[in-house]
Amino acid sequence: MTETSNYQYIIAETRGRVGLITFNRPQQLNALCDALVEELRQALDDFEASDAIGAIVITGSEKAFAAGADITAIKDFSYMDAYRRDYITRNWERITRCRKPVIAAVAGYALGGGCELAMMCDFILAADTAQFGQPEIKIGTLPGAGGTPPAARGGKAPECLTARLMGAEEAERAGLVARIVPADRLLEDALATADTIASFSLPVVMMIKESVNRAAESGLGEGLLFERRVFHASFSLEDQKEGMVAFVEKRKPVFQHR
Ligand code: CO8
Repeated sequence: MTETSNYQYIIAETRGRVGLITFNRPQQLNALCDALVEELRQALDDFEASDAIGAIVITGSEKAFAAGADITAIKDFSYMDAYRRDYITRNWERITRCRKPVIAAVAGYALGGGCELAMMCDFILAADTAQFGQPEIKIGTLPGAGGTPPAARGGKAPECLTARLMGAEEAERAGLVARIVPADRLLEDALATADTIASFSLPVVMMIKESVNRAAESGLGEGLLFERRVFHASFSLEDQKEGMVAFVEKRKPVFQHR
Protein backbone atom coordinates (compact mmCIF):
# COMPACT_ATOMS: atom_id res chain seq x y z
CA MET A 1 0.00 0.00 0.00
CA THR A 2 1.21 3.51 -0.74
CA GLU A 3 0.18 6.53 1.32
CA THR A 4 1.22 9.99 0.26
CA SER A 5 1.40 12.95 2.63
CA ASN A 6 0.83 16.55 1.66
CA TYR A 7 4.16 18.27 1.44
CA GLN A 8 5.33 20.99 -0.93
CA TYR A 9 8.98 20.07 -1.47
CA ILE A 10 9.09 16.37 -0.75
CA ILE A 11 6.92 13.33 -1.37
CA ALA A 12 6.61 10.93 1.56
CA GLU A 13 5.15 7.48 0.92
CA THR A 14 5.13 4.07 2.52
CA ARG A 15 6.02 0.98 0.50
CA GLY A 16 5.31 -2.00 2.73
CA ARG A 17 7.55 -1.51 5.79
CA VAL A 18 9.72 1.06 3.97
CA GLY A 19 9.31 4.83 4.26
CA LEU A 20 10.25 6.57 1.01
CA ILE A 21 11.11 10.27 0.90
CA THR A 22 11.62 11.88 -2.52
CA PHE A 23 12.94 15.44 -2.83
CA ASN A 24 10.57 17.30 -5.10
CA ARG A 25 12.01 20.67 -6.08
CA PRO A 26 13.00 19.85 -9.65
CA GLN A 27 13.34 23.40 -11.03
CA GLN A 28 16.11 24.08 -8.48
CA LEU A 29 17.73 20.64 -8.75
CA ASN A 30 16.39 19.91 -5.27
CA ALA A 31 18.39 22.74 -3.70
CA LEU A 32 17.81 22.37 0.01
CA CYS A 33 15.83 25.34 1.24
CA ASP A 34 14.74 25.61 4.87
CA ALA A 35 11.18 24.57 4.09
CA LEU A 36 12.34 21.39 2.32
CA VAL A 37 14.56 20.39 5.21
CA GLU A 38 11.74 21.16 7.67
CA GLU A 39 9.49 18.80 5.69
CA LEU A 40 12.25 16.20 5.65
CA ARG A 41 12.49 16.42 9.46
CA GLN A 42 8.72 16.03 9.75
CA ALA A 43 8.65 12.97 7.48
CA LEU A 44 11.58 11.40 9.36
CA ASP A 45 9.82 12.05 12.69
CA ASP A 46 6.70 10.33 11.36
CA PHE A 47 8.55 7.30 10.00
CA GLU A 48 10.58 6.97 13.18
CA ALA A 49 7.42 7.06 15.28
CA SER A 50 5.58 4.48 13.18
CA ASP A 51 5.78 0.82 14.22
CA ALA A 52 4.88 -0.06 10.64
CA ILE A 53 8.18 1.27 9.26
CA GLY A 54 11.47 -0.63 9.50
CA ALA A 55 13.74 1.32 7.13
CA ILE A 56 13.80 4.61 5.23
CA VAL A 57 14.96 5.55 1.72
CA ILE A 58 15.76 9.12 0.69
CA THR A 59 16.07 9.91 -3.00
CA GLY A 60 15.94 12.77 -5.51
CA SER A 61 15.37 12.97 -9.24
CA GLU A 62 17.21 11.50 -12.22
CA LYS A 63 19.17 14.73 -12.60
CA ALA A 64 19.87 15.59 -8.99
CA PHE A 65 19.71 14.00 -5.58
CA ALA A 66 20.28 17.58 -4.32
CA ALA A 67 22.53 20.32 -5.70
CA GLY A 68 23.32 21.65 -2.24
CA ALA A 69 22.05 24.28 0.11
CA ASP A 70 19.77 26.83 -1.54
CA ILE A 71 22.35 29.45 -2.49
CA THR A 72 19.68 32.02 -3.36
CA ALA A 73 18.21 31.79 0.13
CA ILE A 74 21.49 32.06 2.05
CA LYS A 75 23.55 34.41 -0.12
CA ASP A 76 22.74 37.48 2.02
CA PHE A 77 23.05 35.77 5.42
CA SER A 78 25.08 37.56 8.06
CA TYR A 79 26.99 35.57 10.66
CA MET A 80 24.21 36.36 13.13
CA ASP A 81 21.51 35.14 10.71
CA ALA A 82 23.25 31.77 10.43
CA TYR A 83 24.00 31.58 14.16
CA ARG A 84 20.58 32.63 15.45
CA ARG A 85 18.78 30.27 13.08
CA ASP A 86 21.13 27.47 14.12
CA TYR A 87 21.52 26.96 10.41
CA ILE A 88 22.07 23.30 9.45
CA THR A 89 22.08 22.04 13.06
CA ARG A 90 18.32 22.50 13.26
CA ASN A 91 16.44 19.96 11.08
CA TRP A 92 19.41 18.92 8.93
CA GLU A 93 20.94 16.84 11.66
CA ARG A 94 17.67 14.97 12.21
CA ILE A 95 19.00 12.32 9.82
CA THR A 96 21.99 11.65 12.04
CA ARG A 97 19.65 11.09 14.98
CA CYS A 98 17.45 8.55 13.17
CA ARG A 99 17.51 5.22 14.99
CA LYS A 100 16.08 3.35 12.02
CA PRO A 101 18.36 2.79 9.01
CA VAL A 102 18.31 5.43 6.29
CA ILE A 103 19.54 4.68 2.75
CA ALA A 104 20.42 7.46 0.32
CA ALA A 105 19.55 6.51 -3.28
CA VAL A 106 21.56 8.97 -5.35
CA ALA A 107 21.26 9.73 -9.08
CA GLY A 108 22.77 12.79 -10.74
CA TYR A 109 24.22 15.60 -8.64
CA ALA A 110 24.83 15.24 -4.92
CA LEU A 111 26.71 18.45 -4.24
CA GLY A 112 27.60 20.49 -1.18
CA GLY A 113 24.91 20.05 1.46
CA GLY A 114 23.31 17.43 -0.82
CA CYS A 115 26.43 15.29 -0.67
CA GLU A 116 26.69 15.83 3.08
CA LEU A 117 23.08 14.87 3.54
CA ALA A 118 23.70 11.61 1.61
CA MET A 119 26.77 10.98 3.77
CA MET A 120 24.63 11.40 6.92
CA CYS A 121 22.64 8.33 5.81
CA ASP A 122 23.76 4.84 6.81
CA PHE A 123 24.88 4.07 3.30
CA ILE A 124 24.62 5.35 -0.25
CA LEU A 125 23.34 3.41 -3.26
CA ALA A 126 24.45 5.27 -6.36
CA ALA A 127 23.13 5.25 -9.90
CA ASP A 128 25.88 5.07 -12.51
CA THR A 129 24.98 8.71 -13.28
CA ALA A 130 25.73 9.95 -9.75
CA GLN A 131 28.19 12.80 -9.24
CA PHE A 132 29.42 13.72 -5.79
CA GLY A 133 31.18 16.93 -4.87
CA GLN A 134 31.88 19.56 -2.23
CA PRO A 135 32.11 22.64 -4.45
CA GLU A 136 31.46 25.25 -1.71
CA ILE A 137 34.95 26.68 -2.16
CA LYS A 138 33.86 27.92 -5.60
CA ILE A 139 31.21 30.14 -4.02
CA GLY A 140 33.35 31.48 -1.21
CA THR A 141 32.40 29.16 1.62
CA LEU A 142 33.12 25.68 2.88
CA PRO A 143 31.26 22.48 3.74
CA GLY A 144 29.22 23.07 6.88
CA ALA A 145 27.39 19.80 7.41
CA GLY A 146 30.16 17.24 7.74
CA GLY A 147 31.97 17.44 4.40
CA THR A 148 35.40 18.09 5.87
CA PRO A 149 35.78 15.55 8.72
CA PRO A 150 35.51 12.44 6.50
CA ALA A 151 38.00 14.00 4.09
CA ALA A 152 40.33 14.66 7.02
CA ARG A 153 39.91 11.09 8.30
CA GLY A 154 41.12 9.35 5.18
CA GLY A 155 40.25 11.09 1.97
CA LYS A 156 36.97 9.19 1.74
CA ALA A 157 34.94 12.18 0.64
CA PRO A 158 34.89 14.45 -2.38
CA GLU A 159 37.71 16.93 -2.58
CA CYS A 160 36.74 20.08 -0.65
CA LEU A 161 39.85 21.97 -1.75
CA THR A 162 39.60 21.38 -5.50
CA ALA A 163 35.78 21.14 -5.82
CA ARG A 164 36.37 18.34 -8.34
CA LEU A 165 33.30 16.16 -8.85
CA MET A 166 33.57 12.42 -8.33
CA GLY A 167 31.68 9.92 -10.49
CA ALA A 168 29.95 6.86 -9.06
CA GLU A 169 32.86 4.46 -9.69
CA GLU A 170 35.43 6.71 -8.05
CA ALA A 171 33.06 7.28 -5.14
CA GLU A 172 32.66 3.51 -4.73
CA ARG A 173 36.44 3.04 -4.79
CA ALA A 174 36.77 5.78 -2.16
CA GLY A 175 34.31 3.99 0.11
CA LEU A 176 31.72 6.74 -0.13
CA VAL A 177 29.25 4.57 -2.04
CA ALA A 178 28.20 1.07 -0.97
CA ARG A 179 26.99 -0.10 -4.37
CA ILE A 180 26.42 1.18 -7.93
CA VAL A 181 23.34 0.22 -9.92
CA PRO A 182 22.08 1.18 -13.38
CA ALA A 183 20.14 4.45 -13.14
CA ASP A 184 16.86 2.89 -14.23
CA ARG A 185 17.07 0.35 -11.39
CA LEU A 186 18.13 2.71 -8.59
CA LEU A 187 14.81 3.10 -6.83
CA GLU A 188 13.82 -0.53 -7.27
CA ASP A 189 17.17 -1.69 -5.81
CA ALA A 190 17.06 0.83 -2.96
CA LEU A 191 13.52 -0.22 -2.02
CA ALA A 192 14.43 -3.92 -2.25
CA THR A 193 17.47 -3.34 -0.02
CA ALA A 194 15.41 -1.37 2.49
CA ASP A 195 12.70 -4.04 2.36
CA THR A 196 15.26 -6.73 3.23
CA ILE A 197 16.45 -4.70 6.23
CA ALA A 198 12.86 -3.99 7.30
CA SER A 199 12.07 -7.72 7.24
CA PHE A 200 14.56 -8.36 10.06
CA SER A 201 13.91 -7.73 13.76
CA LEU A 202 13.68 -3.95 14.19
CA PRO A 203 15.39 -3.85 17.61
CA VAL A 204 18.30 -5.90 16.21
CA VAL A 205 18.54 -3.57 13.19
CA MET A 206 18.61 -0.58 15.54
CA MET A 207 21.24 -2.21 17.75
CA ILE A 208 23.48 -2.87 14.75
CA LYS A 209 23.11 0.71 13.55
CA GLU A 210 23.89 2.04 17.01
CA SER A 211 26.97 -0.19 17.27
CA VAL A 212 28.30 0.91 13.88
CA ASN A 213 27.83 4.59 14.76
CA ARG A 214 29.25 4.21 18.24
CA ALA A 215 32.43 2.65 16.82
CA ALA A 216 32.71 5.42 14.22
CA GLU A 217 32.31 8.14 16.83
CA SER A 218 34.63 6.65 19.45
CA GLY A 219 37.72 4.45 19.37
CA LEU A 220 37.93 0.79 18.34
CA GLY A 221 38.13 -0.40 21.98
CA GLU A 222 35.00 1.49 22.98
CA GLY A 223 33.25 0.35 19.80
CA LEU A 224 34.04 -3.32 20.45
CA LEU A 225 32.92 -3.08 24.08
CA PHE A 226 29.65 -1.43 23.08
CA GLU A 227 29.07 -4.10 20.43
CA ARG A 228 29.69 -6.89 22.96
CA ARG A 229 27.23 -5.43 25.48
CA VAL A 230 24.54 -4.91 22.86
CA PHE A 231 25.16 -8.44 21.56
CA HIS A 232 24.62 -9.74 25.10
CA ALA A 233 21.46 -7.61 25.34
CA SER A 234 20.07 -9.22 22.17
CA PHE A 235 19.49 -12.40 24.20
CA SER A 236 16.69 -10.57 25.97
CA LEU A 237 14.73 -10.29 22.72
CA GLU A 238 11.78 -12.47 21.75
CA ASP A 239 13.05 -12.14 18.19
CA GLN A 240 16.40 -13.73 19.13
CA LYS A 241 14.52 -16.75 20.52
CA GLU A 242 12.29 -16.89 17.45
CA GLY A 243 15.21 -16.50 15.02
CA MET A 244 17.32 -19.25 16.55
CA VAL A 245 14.42 -21.65 17.20
CA ALA A 246 13.23 -21.15 13.61
CA PHE A 247 16.72 -22.00 12.37
CA VAL A 248 16.78 -25.21 14.41
CA GLU A 249 13.25 -26.10 13.26
CA LYS A 250 14.24 -25.34 9.63
CA ARG A 251 11.51 -22.76 9.07
CA LYS A 252 11.34 -19.03 8.37
CA PRO A 253 11.32 -16.86 11.49
CA VAL A 254 8.34 -14.64 12.20
CA PHE A 255 9.72 -11.56 13.95
CA GLN A 256 7.51 -9.51 16.27
CA HIS A 257 10.02 -6.64 16.54
CA ARG A 258 10.34 -7.18 20.28
N1 CO8 B 1 20.89 26.67 -4.85
C1 CO8 B 1 19.93 27.34 -5.49
N2 CO8 B 1 19.60 27.12 -6.79
C2 CO8 B 1 20.27 26.16 -7.44
C3 CO8 B 1 21.30 25.40 -6.82
C4 CO8 B 1 21.59 25.70 -5.47
N3 CO8 B 1 22.52 25.01 -4.77
N4 CO8 B 1 21.79 24.54 -7.73
C5 CO8 B 1 21.10 24.71 -8.85
N5 CO8 B 1 20.19 25.70 -8.69
C6 CO8 B 1 19.23 26.23 -9.68
C7 CO8 B 1 19.92 27.11 -10.70
O1 CO8 B 1 20.08 28.40 -10.20
C8 CO8 B 1 18.96 27.02 -11.86
O2 CO8 B 1 17.87 27.87 -11.59
P1 CO8 B 1 17.25 28.78 -12.79
O3 CO8 B 1 16.70 27.77 -13.77
O4 CO8 B 1 16.18 29.57 -12.12
O5 CO8 B 1 18.38 29.58 -13.35
C9 CO8 B 1 18.43 25.60 -11.78
O6 CO8 B 1 18.70 25.14 -10.44
C10 CO8 B 1 19.15 24.66 -12.72
O7 CO8 B 1 20.54 24.78 -12.49
P2 CO8 B 1 21.59 25.06 -13.68
O8 CO8 B 1 20.96 25.85 -14.76
O9 CO8 B 1 22.82 25.63 -13.05
O10 CO8 B 1 21.83 23.56 -14.19
P3 CO8 B 1 23.16 22.98 -14.88
O11 CO8 B 1 22.78 21.61 -15.34
O12 CO8 B 1 23.71 23.93 -15.86
O13 CO8 B 1 24.23 22.87 -13.67
C11 CO8 B 1 24.97 22.32 -11.45
C12 CO8 B 1 24.00 21.99 -12.61
C13 CO8 B 1 26.41 22.00 -11.85
C14 CO8 B 1 24.57 21.41 -10.28
C15 CO8 B 1 24.87 23.81 -11.05
O14 CO8 B 1 23.50 24.14 -10.88
C16 CO8 B 1 25.58 24.19 -9.78
O15 CO8 B 1 26.81 24.35 -9.79
N6 CO8 B 1 24.84 24.35 -8.67
C17 CO8 B 1 25.41 24.79 -7.40
C18 CO8 B 1 26.16 23.66 -6.72
C19 CO8 B 1 26.77 24.15 -5.41
O16 CO8 B 1 27.58 25.05 -5.36
N7 CO8 B 1 26.35 23.52 -4.29
C20 CO8 B 1 26.84 23.89 -2.99
C21 CO8 B 1 25.91 24.87 -2.37
S1 CO8 B 1 26.56 25.54 -0.86
C22 CO8 B 1 26.23 24.35 0.25
O17 CO8 B 1 25.64 23.34 -0.01
C23 CO8 B 1 26.71 24.67 1.63
C24 CO8 B 1 26.60 23.43 2.43
C25 CO8 B 1 26.56 23.76 3.84
C26 CO8 B 1 25.89 22.66 4.58
C27 CO8 B 1 24.51 22.44 4.18
C28 CO8 B 1 23.67 23.60 4.50
C29 CO8 B 1 22.36 23.59 3.87
